[in-house]
Amino acid sequence: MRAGEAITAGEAVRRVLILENPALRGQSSITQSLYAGLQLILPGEVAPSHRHVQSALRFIVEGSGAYTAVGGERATMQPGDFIITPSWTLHDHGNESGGPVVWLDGLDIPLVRFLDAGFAENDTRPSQAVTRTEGTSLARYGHNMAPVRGDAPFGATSPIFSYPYERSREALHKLERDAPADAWDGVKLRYINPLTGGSPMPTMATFLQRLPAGFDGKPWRQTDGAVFSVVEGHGEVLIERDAQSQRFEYGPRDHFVIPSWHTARLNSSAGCVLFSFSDRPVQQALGIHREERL
Ligand code: 1HN
Repeated sequence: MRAGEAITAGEAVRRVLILENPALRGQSSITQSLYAGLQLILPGEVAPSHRHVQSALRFIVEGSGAYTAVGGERATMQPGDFIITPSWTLHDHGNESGGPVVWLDGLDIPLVRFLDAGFAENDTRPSQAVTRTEGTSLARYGHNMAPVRGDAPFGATSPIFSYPYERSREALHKLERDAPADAWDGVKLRYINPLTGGSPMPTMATFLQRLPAGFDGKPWRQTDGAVFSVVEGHGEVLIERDAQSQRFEYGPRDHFVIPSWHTARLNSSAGCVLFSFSDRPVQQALGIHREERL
């Protein structure tokens, strides 16, 4: 909120507090391959339209009623919604609501930097024209059906660019009631590109999981370091590697990372919902992803 007094979204282009990994100082990285930040947009502001090769995800943390526009369609934000900005797609954000809105930005910036494959350019206008009614993409691709003809509008990225929390949450709660929970993950689902069944973006996988009340998870480790955003509830994560061990208590709107090949376990006495993302699709494409459930 103090950044909101210091600079406008228009001046900043994107007003973001970078979540910097203290082991990777000055690199705008939260893991070796990923960037994370918290973006603020105040009522009446516009974050001007531009595009870049880096893929972005938005996970709405606080406030509601701001929008992001992609491909001429706006998606209005509610807490817990997962929204995609596909690679090289013009996007602008705006806030026509009465209050501030904050979301988690997840981008593949360090990965694209490593590959030396970055491009970016500004749009000629601050806001793109709205050419499609909100919800068109979800109607077309988000109901286990797909258009009979036509190409994927965003190439390798999902044609659904907003996955509303209401729907994902309902799925998790139904499964919590009616199906056995996994001993490591609780009830965990991955978001998909409905045209491929693969990850929503070629470089990042995203997940939503519910830990039932009283959950005491088994330990696991995986080579994709993962960034977590706590949506609802409280819990604890225990992270260990070699002789080092750290325990973090978390609650709503907290963020934490489980680094690559660190043993982690999750527990929650009250129950909670966690969003997470990682570079797993890249590692899987290269045939180097590794996971161990202990
Ligand atoms: C960017 O374009 C956004 O589009 C967010 O909202 C964070 C961090 C570095 C470079 C570009 C956005 C970014 C960014």
